[in-house]
Amino acid sequence: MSVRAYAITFRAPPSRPISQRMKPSSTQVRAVLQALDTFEIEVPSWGFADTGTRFGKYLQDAAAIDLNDKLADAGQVHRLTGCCPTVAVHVLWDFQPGQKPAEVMKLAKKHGVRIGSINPNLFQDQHYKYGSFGNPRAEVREAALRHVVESIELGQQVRSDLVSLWFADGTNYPGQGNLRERKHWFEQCLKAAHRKLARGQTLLVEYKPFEPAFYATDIADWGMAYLMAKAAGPQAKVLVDTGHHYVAQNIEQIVAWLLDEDMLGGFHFNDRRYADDDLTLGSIDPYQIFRIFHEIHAYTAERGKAPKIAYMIDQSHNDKPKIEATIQTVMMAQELYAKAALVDHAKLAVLQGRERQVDAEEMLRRAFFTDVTPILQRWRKANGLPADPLAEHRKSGYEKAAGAERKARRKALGLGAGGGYA
Ligand SMILES: [Mn+2]
Repeated sequence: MSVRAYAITFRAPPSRPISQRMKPSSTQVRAVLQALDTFEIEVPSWGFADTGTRFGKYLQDAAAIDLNDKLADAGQVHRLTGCCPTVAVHVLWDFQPGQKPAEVMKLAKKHGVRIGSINPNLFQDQHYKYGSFGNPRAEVREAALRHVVESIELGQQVRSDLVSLWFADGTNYPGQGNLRERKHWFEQCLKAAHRKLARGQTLLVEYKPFEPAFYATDIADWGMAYLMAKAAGPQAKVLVDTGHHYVAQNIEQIVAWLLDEDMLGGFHFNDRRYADDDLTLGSIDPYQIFRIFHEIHAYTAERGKAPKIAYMIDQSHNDKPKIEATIQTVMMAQELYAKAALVDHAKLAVLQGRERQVDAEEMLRRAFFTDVTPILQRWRKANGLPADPLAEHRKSGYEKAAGAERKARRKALGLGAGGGYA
């Protein structure tokens, strides 16, 4: 092609200034406000407690000691952000033996929150050394099933409709286990658990490629979780933990496929750089979370109705102040959800149909780079919330007061340094 011919076929893109291109229209503002109205995200009780790595724990004065502290901290987050009404609980870490569910509900209510997803613990007891639902010993599989059934019943008692299952099951060496037999044990146990669900309860099946098992994890990816959920029954869905993928995996495509199959039950949000790092959402790759939200908004626009998805946080705030880290996460989630709501899906479909790939991609990029802070502030003001929840938390003195009180209580209870790696 001659230079002259090239010049004729070239069409310059519209040359509006960037600031104008990035300014949301009134239709976009409405779409964002509407999206924010329906967005809720669940905080994990364990995000407020002292956690660490396998090498040890560093303690914080203001970290929650017991369930009351955790619910109080979650209450502080919800008071400031207005979108975290429920708290995920870990049965073994949060419930004292014989603790009455009604008391726990009352406690949550006192702090302005509700009990959310119930997370059974199928990895900490000694008998789970070689697995829970995949354990070669029938009595261990039965004990694991009993614990899951108790968790399902606990969910019914505290009026929570989500039971969230993550299995540490797997084998560390080739030849150690019969991979197909373990699959069958999983199917049997999941079916048995599903039979105990009440109407309205959902069983979430989470997957993770490796860790703690380093050879073969029993539910290692979304396809395996999908098959397991299908085998369990109609009330079982897949849970996508954003940190539970190999680095190059296209998570938003997994999300799109699960949505299309009506098998997406929920998310555990976090970010990572290397593996399952449990870092703050969006701290490493906010565009990843934006793309996930884009798929959900696109699906909603197409179907005219938002899918029922449980948005949850699963992070360990090992060295950040816990409540600050949680508020930061929630604000980031809202911001990315809002940005993704800027995309005009009808227009995008036209561009896709005309194979205008650069323009289609630009729609996503522009939405991602648009500053939605003024819209978020407007939404917060309309809902009687502080414009900047993190600044408001810092001003409140909550952390300092909790630190002083909990430090003294820890001393009185004789709670010393946390457990180490060995
Ligand atoms: Mn998780």
